[in-house]
Amino acid sequence: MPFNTENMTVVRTLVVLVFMHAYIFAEELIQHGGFEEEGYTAFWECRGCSMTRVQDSHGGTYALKVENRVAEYAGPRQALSVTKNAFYEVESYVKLLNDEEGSVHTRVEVWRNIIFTDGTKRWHKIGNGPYLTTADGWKKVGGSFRAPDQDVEYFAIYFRGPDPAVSFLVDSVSIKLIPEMSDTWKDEAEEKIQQNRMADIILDTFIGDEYHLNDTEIQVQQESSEFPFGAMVKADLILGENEQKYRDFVSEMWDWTTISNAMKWRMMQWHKDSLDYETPTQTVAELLKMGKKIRGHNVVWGVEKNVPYWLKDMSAEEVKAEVDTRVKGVVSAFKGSLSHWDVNNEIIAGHGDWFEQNTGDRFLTETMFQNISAIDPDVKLFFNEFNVISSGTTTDAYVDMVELYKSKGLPLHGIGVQGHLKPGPPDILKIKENLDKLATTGLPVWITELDIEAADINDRGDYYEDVLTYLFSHPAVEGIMLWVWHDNGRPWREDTNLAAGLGDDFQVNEAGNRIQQLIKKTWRTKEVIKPTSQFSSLALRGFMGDYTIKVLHNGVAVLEKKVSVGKEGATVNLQAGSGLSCVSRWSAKSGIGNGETITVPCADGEIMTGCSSRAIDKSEYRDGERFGWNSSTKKRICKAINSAGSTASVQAIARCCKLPVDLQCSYPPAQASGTGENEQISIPCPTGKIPTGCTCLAYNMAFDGSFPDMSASSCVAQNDGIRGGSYGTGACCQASGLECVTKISERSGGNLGDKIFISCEAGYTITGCNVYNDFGGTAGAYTASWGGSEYCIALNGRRRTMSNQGVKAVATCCRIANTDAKN
Ligand SMILES: *[C@@H]1O[C@H](CO)[C@@H](O)[C@H](O)[C@H]1NC(C)=O
Ligand SMILES: *[C@@H]1O[C@H](CO)[C@@H](O)[C@H](O)[C@H]1NC(C)=O
Ligand SMILES: *[C@@H]1O[C@H](CO)[C@@H](O)[C@H](O)[C@H]1NC(C)=O
Ligand SMILES: [Ca+2]
Repeated sequence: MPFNTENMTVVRTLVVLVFMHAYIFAEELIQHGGFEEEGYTAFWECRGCSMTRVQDSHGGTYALKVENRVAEYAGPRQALSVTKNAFYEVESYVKLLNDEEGSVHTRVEVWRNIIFTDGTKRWHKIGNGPYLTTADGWKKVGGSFRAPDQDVEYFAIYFRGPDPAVSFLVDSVSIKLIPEMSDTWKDEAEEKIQQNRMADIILDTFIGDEYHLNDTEIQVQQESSEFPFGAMVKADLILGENEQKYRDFVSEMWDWTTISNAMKWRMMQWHKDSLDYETPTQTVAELLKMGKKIRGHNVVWGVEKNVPYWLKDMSAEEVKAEVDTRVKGVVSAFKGSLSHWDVNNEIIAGHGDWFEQNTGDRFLTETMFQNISAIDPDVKLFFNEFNVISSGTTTDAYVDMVELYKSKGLPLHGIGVQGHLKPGPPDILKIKENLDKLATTGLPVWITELDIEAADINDRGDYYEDVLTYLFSHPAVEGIMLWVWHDNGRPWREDTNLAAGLGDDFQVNEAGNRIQQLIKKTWRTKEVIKPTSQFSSLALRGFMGDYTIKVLHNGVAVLEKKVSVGKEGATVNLQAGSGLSCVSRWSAKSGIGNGETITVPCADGEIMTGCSSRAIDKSEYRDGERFGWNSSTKKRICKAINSAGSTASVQAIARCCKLPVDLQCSYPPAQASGTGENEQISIPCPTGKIPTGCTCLAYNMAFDGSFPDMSASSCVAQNDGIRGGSYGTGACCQASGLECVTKISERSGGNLGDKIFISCEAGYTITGCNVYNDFGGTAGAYTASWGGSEYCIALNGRRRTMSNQGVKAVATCCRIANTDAKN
């Protein structure tokens, strides 16, 4: 712009204003945007119309009344000076004074008029008007624009209307400069990606004794992304006999798909009597088979050139009936198969109100939303608009429409933003400003048709990377789908492609490789962590999605878990091995003689899960054992009791276990059986607890022993002979994932001191070990390990004259079951 003294004054005034007042004054470009003072006529001009002030305002007292319009372009305008290439936000409010005749609604739009220094003139829309009627009162008309990157002679914004017979009011007009993105916007976006797309994963890890820590590592591998990335696919390629390479790429690269054309009404029903579901049905089936989610595109498309031609001669009633048939037909046919439906494509951006206009029903699309939702309540319904992040002209009208649907409680679930970006370096600020506006509605924003043109393949990679990075960082964006990413064998708009070629010629290009790297590697989590102690809590931050987490021992998976990581993160219990770490604690030797006892506690940090005893002379002269309590030390004890006639000591053997998770045990009071032969007493565990070890005692050696009954969650003690009853006690434990089974050995031999062994299955640990013999005469039991295995060993305490009357070893074998455990 040529420099003159008048401009200098303006600049100086602005500088003073910046210092004197708030920023806002410096940013406001419009003079008298509120029409509150008479002086407005010096700045506003009504070309092809007349303007007056009236006291029916959006803000303050006055608004501008625009009438006697001679043409559609006729409206009030204001010239202003804009900074080259700067970005501006426009806001205004409009109220209709009369409706456009023969139309179900009216639009008033805000435009800009530019005359370049070489005399060239341009007219561009800044903001699409929302659909208005006089009943709506004041409505916002807004938009944003970037000023030309060259000198201009004249720059004005103006309001243009519908039919000249429509008069309207304008008020609260404002234009503000929006500061550019900082140079570090990409770093900031990456930080936001960390905040918005990643979550904390805590691995509570226990590596069992059976694995050496040095040989153990944890592999954290993200299998799928919670954030949907997808793309448009072509029905003929999804179904094409020779297109396996295309399908393989789609399969690997995109989790979401939308079919370019085959579901559109015009395509499915080219002639009124040629309704054809075959192609879309087959394509949808194939995509579902590939595990893809599908956006249905679209129920109707109200942009005139995309309306089935045969509808155009029909009466309003006939069109209504056809719409009803289409909605019910296509929505029912694909019910359960589609995740989204674009309902009425480009209704705002493309002025796609053909169906409203041709049925005379202003609320037709609203009814369509209701009808679709009634047929398929699970499918999410969307608008799908262009010129949102690519130019911003649709955005304000879009927000208006979304708010209207929200206020009416209509089943609108998401905002579809196409994103066919203009050629050249992407305007991230434009994307940001428009997304921020949409975000105010609180509805999920989906980028549905992103494509970016750049002839140079490196530029194309850069542009896609920048835009995807920004979109992925924006908290309102809940899905990103690409549109023209493949040339379909017919290179049109080939400058957006990430892949090209048909059949065996299908090939991903350099830009495509970069995008694949970004989505599948950079934005996926894969880590290997080495635990450095048996118990550890390992924290990492990972992208949200489904994970496989493996504990590898010498490269072999010994534990595998599938975990979904959402916004709230995940805590994963990784217990490799049985999860239980148990030892036997032996008491000293008791005295000899009736009623001599000896006890043993567990060490600190251990919990008693089992208790047994033995006579050290391997005789049956002992009275058994029980769980007890040392009231002076306040510790759980295992107590062995010697019997009358004993000539040797007894020893108590406690089974003491540790767990990475909370192991809790209780010990129900002793219960006495009846005095008869083989009479049993059951000692039930409290609800939720299972027996890990059982004991038996009788005060005159007359007992058969004890064993856990897992199905009843109780311990069973059994009496022998008629010299009084037997007493049973039990350890009843709970821990998350605790599972126990009872293992009982064969009988021992019949000689005094004969032993019999039993061990647990791999992955289980002995928590309790006892002796049982329905013929009595037991010398005790204990747990011992050798050769890397642990055994429950029972001792025969009486010489048997009859065969097959030896004792049995009873082991309680427990583990902490990891869901999805591999071993
Ligand atoms: C494990 O590795 C550390 C460090 O290399 C070493 O000091 C330690 O002795 C190793 N332990 C075993 C059991 O191999
Ligand atoms: C909605 O359903 C009603 C009842 O079946 C029908 O009369 C109407 O035409 C439908 N409207 C649209 C737009 O689908
Ligand atoms: C209780 O513990 C104390 C201290 O170890 C010990 O002297 C005592 O014998 C124990 N009593 C029982 C009943 O185990
Ligand atoms: Ca006003």
